[in-house]
Amino acid sequence: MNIGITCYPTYGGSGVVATELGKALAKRGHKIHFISYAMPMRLNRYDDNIFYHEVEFSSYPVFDFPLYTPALTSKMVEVAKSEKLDIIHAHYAIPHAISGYLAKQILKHDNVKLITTLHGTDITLVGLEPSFLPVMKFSIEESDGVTAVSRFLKEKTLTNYNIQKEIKVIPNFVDTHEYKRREDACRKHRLAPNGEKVLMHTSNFRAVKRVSDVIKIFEIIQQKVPSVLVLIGDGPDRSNCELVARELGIYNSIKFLGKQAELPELLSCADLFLMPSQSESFGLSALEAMACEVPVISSSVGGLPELVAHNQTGYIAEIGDIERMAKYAVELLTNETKRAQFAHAGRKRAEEEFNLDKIVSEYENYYTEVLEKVSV
Ligand code: GMT
Repeated sequence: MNIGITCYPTYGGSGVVATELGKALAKRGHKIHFISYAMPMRLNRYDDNIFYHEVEFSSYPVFDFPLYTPALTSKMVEVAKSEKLDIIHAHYAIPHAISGYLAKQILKHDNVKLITTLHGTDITLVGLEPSFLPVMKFSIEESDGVTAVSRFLKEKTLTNYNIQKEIKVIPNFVDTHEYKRREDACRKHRLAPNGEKVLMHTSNFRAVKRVSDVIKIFEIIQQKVPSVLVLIGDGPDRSNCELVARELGIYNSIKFLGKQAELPELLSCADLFLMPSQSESFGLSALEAMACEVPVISSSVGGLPELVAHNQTGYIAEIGDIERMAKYAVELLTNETKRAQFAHAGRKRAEEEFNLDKIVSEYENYYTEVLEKVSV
């Protein structure tokens, strides 16, 4: 198949899923055309079946803001025609599904199909704003196929937007050959010079991630267990988090690493992964940690209970229940037998339920199903 993929090329989970999906589909012989305003962050090596089409948009002085949606639409139309696309796969509905719908209307006789994958904040946050809601509902209903990354997000979409359409749940995935524990590669002594336990968190440091909770949980843990906290990623909440760490007097026990490329090596140093999000439709970072044999302690929101098996691969607690999350963490950090059991169970779950081959096949089968649907 010839597939156009549009996503945010940035650090967030939706762009990672879209890019890794495209790379895997290319390996299976499909022609993959990424269409975005910048090269997707993880598109890092040449492949005969992968092509990148950059969306150019001029900012004419009359406009107070760049008009990305029409520019993206035009590029989608251009690529669909020149590359005879079978599918346009829009990852994150705003504004990608809107551009996809407009492109379909312009391409009317080319019979290209639009598939929209809902990732989270497009539904639970941004899409609910009055300025987006009607367009969100319309572009979902007009897509030829819609997937969501968790049962939670599917239900949220059906109820929040009063959608009658069938939505296919296809969860996030991880390459368990790339994301696996490599004790030798991690050089743990650099992060924990005195043999401390290593706690870790990865995110784009937006308020929804509650990274300050991670720091407050760590503050309780480090009173009971010699430990260090490694924070990976960057974003609008980072400065506030550094302030919280200084105010709690634990700044020197925390490493703010910023954005990092070699995640598997770093995750291989971790003894525990914390994800206390306010909202999380799946939790790709937690899955990546599990694949590297790191138990996860998370909040009980969104799709996280579909990923973290409570008291098997980690623990789940209410949003903001810092004391309980810290208690769970100390329990695991002071019982290596139990922690190792959780770690192995998490790896097994990643391999069995969320491995790349299994989930990419689900997307591939869904593409075929949508293409075979008779256009009414
Ligand atoms: O996690 C983020 O804030 C980035 C966001 C995105 O849209 O890039 O991630 C969403 O998509 C990921 C991939 O499907 C999911 O694993 C994340 O749970 C989801 N984020 C939220 O729902 C907050």
